[in-house]
Amino acid sequence: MKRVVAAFSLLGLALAQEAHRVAITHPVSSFNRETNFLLIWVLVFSVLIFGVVAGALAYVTWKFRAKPGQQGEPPQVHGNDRLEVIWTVIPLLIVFVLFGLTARSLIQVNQLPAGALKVEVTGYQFWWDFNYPELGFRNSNELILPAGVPVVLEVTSKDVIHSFWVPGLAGKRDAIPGQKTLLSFTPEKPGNYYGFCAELCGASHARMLFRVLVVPKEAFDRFVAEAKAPPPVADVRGRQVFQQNCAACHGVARSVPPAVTGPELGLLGNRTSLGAGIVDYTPENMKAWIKDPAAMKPGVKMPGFPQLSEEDLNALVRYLDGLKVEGFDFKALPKF
Ligand code: HEC
Ligand SMILES: [Cu+2]
Repeated sequence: MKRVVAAFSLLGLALAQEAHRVAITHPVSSFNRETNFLLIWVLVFSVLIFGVVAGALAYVTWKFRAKPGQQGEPPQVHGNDRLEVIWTVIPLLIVFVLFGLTARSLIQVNQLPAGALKVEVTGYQFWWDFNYPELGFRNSNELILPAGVPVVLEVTSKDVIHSFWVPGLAGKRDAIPGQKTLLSFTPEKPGNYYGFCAELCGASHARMLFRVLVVPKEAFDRFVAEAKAPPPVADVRGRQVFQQNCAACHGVARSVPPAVTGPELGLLGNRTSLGAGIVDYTPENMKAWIKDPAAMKPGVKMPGFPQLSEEDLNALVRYLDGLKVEGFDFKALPKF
């Protein structure tokens, strides 16, 4: 009993910490209000049809049950024109209504607003890259967006098919190698939104998460402008360790063209999560990741660095944590 209570309180703790409210039924963008609206109408008709069919079946079963003293089969009835017309016309009308509602929603959510912010979204096994070609800005695994500004995402992949999904903001879009799939929406509320890869893509598909950080427009503009400055060097030894071991795969320039090997780390100090959204951003998690990423993410395309001395590892983490724009605390954003 004690164990059960302990397990439940642990579960409660886990839920309290990871308080993302991941559901399309709590819409916070026009895109999701539209899908939610459609979902509710489809549900209404489904419940109605189930009620009528199951109700009729129950009624008939009860009404025409064998009566006491009944001999042989009851009278056999064949066909009823009025009934058949009714049960053909009503479903037809429902199909037309649902068709109309769906077409309306599809048109609504597939509009590409003029003057939208463009972001190139690229899926890799098992992480995401976000490049803003018009702003000369780049970040990985956490997509930073200004609230109230429409965005157009150009979703693609560099290896297998992935799928970009932020339930709180918009529907899924497949990330297909060699092809651009567009997704447009306007984030309204500042917050930290949970994102997934929604297409089975390999051993760590379930660990291919990400975040969308929606911030007020002026904060976004300031962040992007200040990110143009060369990254600060918080630890000289750490930078040396980085250049010797990590720079072949990771950029820290924040504006280079999308990397082919590993995530951009130039704004790591501003992150809320690590390893493509699988753990919270903390120095301990960073050290664990660098030592043995495969223990946290099977099939990961980054080698482990168990050979680094504790001293070098600490210097490296100090250097990486210093790669940030000062004065922004994204961890304080409400979670959706
Ligand atoms: C062979 C290329 C390669 C090398 C060398 C490499 N990495 Fe990585 N690294 C990757 C890849 C690929 C990922 C993405 C893994 C994933 O999430 O699936 C990654 C992810 C990371 C992450 C998580 C990033 C995020 O956005 O959450 C950190 C931190 C990191 N690497 C640090 C380092 C450090 C520090 C070194 C050097 C000691 C290093 N890496 C060396 C390829 C590399
Ligand atoms: Cu994937």
